[in-house]
Amino acid sequence: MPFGEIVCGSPGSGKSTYCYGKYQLFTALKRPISVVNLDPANDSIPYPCAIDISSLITLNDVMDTHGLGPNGGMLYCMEYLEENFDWLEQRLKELGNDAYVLFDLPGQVELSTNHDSLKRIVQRLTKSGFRLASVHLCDAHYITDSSKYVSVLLLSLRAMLQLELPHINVLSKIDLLAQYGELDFNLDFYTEVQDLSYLENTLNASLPPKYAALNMAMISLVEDFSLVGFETLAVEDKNSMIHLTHAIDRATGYIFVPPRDAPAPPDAIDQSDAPSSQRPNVMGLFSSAAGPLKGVSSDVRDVQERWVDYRDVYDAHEKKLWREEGEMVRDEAARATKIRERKPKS
Ligand SMILES: Nc1nc2c(ncn2[C@@H]2O[C@H](COP(=O)(O)OP(=O)(O)OP(=O)(O)O)[C@@H](O)[C@H]2O)c(=O)[nH]1
Ligand SMILES: [Mg+2]
Repeated sequence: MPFGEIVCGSPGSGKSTYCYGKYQLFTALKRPISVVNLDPANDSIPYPCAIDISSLITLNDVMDTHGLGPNGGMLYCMEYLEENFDWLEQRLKELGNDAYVLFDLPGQVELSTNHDSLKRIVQRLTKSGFRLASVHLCDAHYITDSSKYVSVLLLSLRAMLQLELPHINVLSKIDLLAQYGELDFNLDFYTEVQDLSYLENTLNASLPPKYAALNMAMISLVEDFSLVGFETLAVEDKNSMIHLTHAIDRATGYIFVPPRDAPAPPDAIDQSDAPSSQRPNVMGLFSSAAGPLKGVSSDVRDVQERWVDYRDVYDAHEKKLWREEGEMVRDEAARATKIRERKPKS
């Protein structure tokens, strides 16, 4: 059974960069990964593309042929993809049963919040056997302003309700957060979305009373659903990517799939001939699925320390480690050359 992520979010939130980062990480980890570009306006794709919507339809062609603007053209492209779903399905089948597929979407938010084509495409993917999660990226700088944070909450909630998938909201570009000055609250206040009434003071200070009241009404709506929360992401930080990967693996159920070469426990029925995605992960089921997320970056207070409070100190420390590692590799190579040169030629 193939797994995948619907990578959505507003323009410039980092979707394509995330897909490329994940492609690099998974390739290094020797985990299967394929990236599908579903953005018909994406003309500089950073990652190796397994399937590209541009070979079916491009935004420029649609705009020229139908006299549409970029937004209308994008909706047309999604409807066209829905009508030609067989084209996508056939190519996805070629990726195999053990595929892990990232779907890189365009930045038009209405595609994941109120236009129905994407929703129906997702439903058909699920029906064809895909285990999907939506990964909704939001630029972290929005949390520096309370009223923008409220819009991000609403947008995230809307995407969750529309796509009807296991859903992970992500504050992307968290490494840039320190640049925007001090936050009104600690980072966990924004990621855990526990008690939004604390926003009242900052909203009252920055907005005319009637808009502040409107924002408070929207906040209580978000709180009523009690669904929204956020993970964080700095795409170039390995710990951050690995933590997010764990969270997504739990949402899709990937953690229940054993690694390709995992040995079966002694008393298990021999299923070694079955593809790994069809074998239950008897080894890791309870230890990895049920417990809290562990490891560096899994506590949002560590993320705040790394990227907001002491970013410079950590950057300097990491640079020192990289330098030492580089020197070690160089010394090792020099030693190996010396040994080779000293060996008598036979
Ligand atoms: N510092 C930093 N920059 C990032 C990160 N992720 C993305 N960016 C930058 O954000 C910009 C936009 O990234 P894209 O990946 O093109 O964003 P997108 O969501 O695919 O954009 P659209 O497809 O136009 O909607 C690029 O300049 C990236 O380098 C991150 O984690 N940290
Ligand atoms: Mg993109």
